[in-house]
Amino acid sequence: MSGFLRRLTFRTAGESHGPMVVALLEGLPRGLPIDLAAVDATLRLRQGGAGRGGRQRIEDDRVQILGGVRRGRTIGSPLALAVANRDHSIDDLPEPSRPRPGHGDLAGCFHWLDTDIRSTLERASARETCARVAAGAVCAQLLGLAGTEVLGYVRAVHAAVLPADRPGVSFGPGGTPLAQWRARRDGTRLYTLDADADAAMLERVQEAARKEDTVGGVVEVAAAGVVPGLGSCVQWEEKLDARLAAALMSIPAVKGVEVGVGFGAAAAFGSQVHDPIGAERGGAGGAVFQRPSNRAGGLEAGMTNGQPLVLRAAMKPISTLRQPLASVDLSSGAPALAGYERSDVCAVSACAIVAEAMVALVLADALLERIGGESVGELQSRLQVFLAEARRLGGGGSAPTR
Ligand code: EPS
Repeated sequence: MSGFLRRLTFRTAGESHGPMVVALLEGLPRGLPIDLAAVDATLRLRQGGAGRGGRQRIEDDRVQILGGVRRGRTIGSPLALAVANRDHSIDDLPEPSRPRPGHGDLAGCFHWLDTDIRSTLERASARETCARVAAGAVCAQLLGLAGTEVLGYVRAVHAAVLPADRPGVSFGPGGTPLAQWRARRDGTRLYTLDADADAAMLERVQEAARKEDTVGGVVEVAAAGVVPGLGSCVQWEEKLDARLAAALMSIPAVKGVEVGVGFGAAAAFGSQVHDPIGAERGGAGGAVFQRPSNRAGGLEAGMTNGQPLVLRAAMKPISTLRQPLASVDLSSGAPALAGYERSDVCAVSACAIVAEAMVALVLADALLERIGGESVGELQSRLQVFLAEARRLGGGGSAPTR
């Protein structure tokens, strides 16, 4: 168990300008084929979007496997993944003395009771998210065995927002399969799902760059084909919504998380918020439940309910500013402008890919927790038994495949 994970453990190591960033993922079943090209493709997406800084022109992130795999499959031992840093300059970089408001610079001084900002920022940097994306891409491959797909995309940059038609909201018979939404995401510059919204968001990024400012936004993650009944209502730390929220909140610069209609539920009446339960075919034992709406975002009482998951995270603008805010020089105690070093104008697109990875990690953990199995074969046969029982209860309507 690590953090809110119950069957997997996931740890990362490495500094932004150290030799490499490393992920250690333990608890995967034996026999999972690892598609390294798919992991690398996801790492490439993390480097993309509009508004990224100069660092992404230096790096060419690719995963190396250091342990846990034989002949292309997991063997049940810890999976160790590494992404090398081309910019390995940690020992030569200057010692900042003017903390950036919003970054970890000042809070780290209190944590370590020193003024070694460089050591703090090297680990606080979002470069660490390479490790999350690599591990999450492996978890997505595990989820594929259960027919579960996860997609992260940009919902908003500043005040430019995607239109209402989105995965997990517009679904059901005749809805758009997640694979098609993925193709739309991958065909846009900022990883939105709509060309007009993408253009509007790009303008916001360009405006921020012109003003030598930075800009944040909202990322959304949808998951389709989710096995019903994952998570638990029994203990606070078992609740899957809490586990997903913690995973999203842990992403650098995320300041808010929502599930389904989220904060919108607080301003509506109950009859407008809850999703009615219908049955496609009536009769004892013959019902297949249908939910005409998905305002709960696929989670009720901390458990998956067979609907697509819909989660959102709000990302603040990057805190390293070309036109810095007021700060204090720690070497003299005198007022000074905050320090500046190479950074991004906007990293919301990268955040969408990282959010997708974190949701895949938590869902893979929840799948293993509920279904179990030390090998892929054991997991699959247990899953068949579980899904047959869930179908007998009326689960398995059309929504989970959308
Ligand atoms: C990042 C690498 C970093 C930053 C950014 C994300 O590279 P460098 O510091 O060498 O320019 O571009 O880090 C931050 C946003 C941050 O606040 O530290 C990456 O690979 O994602």
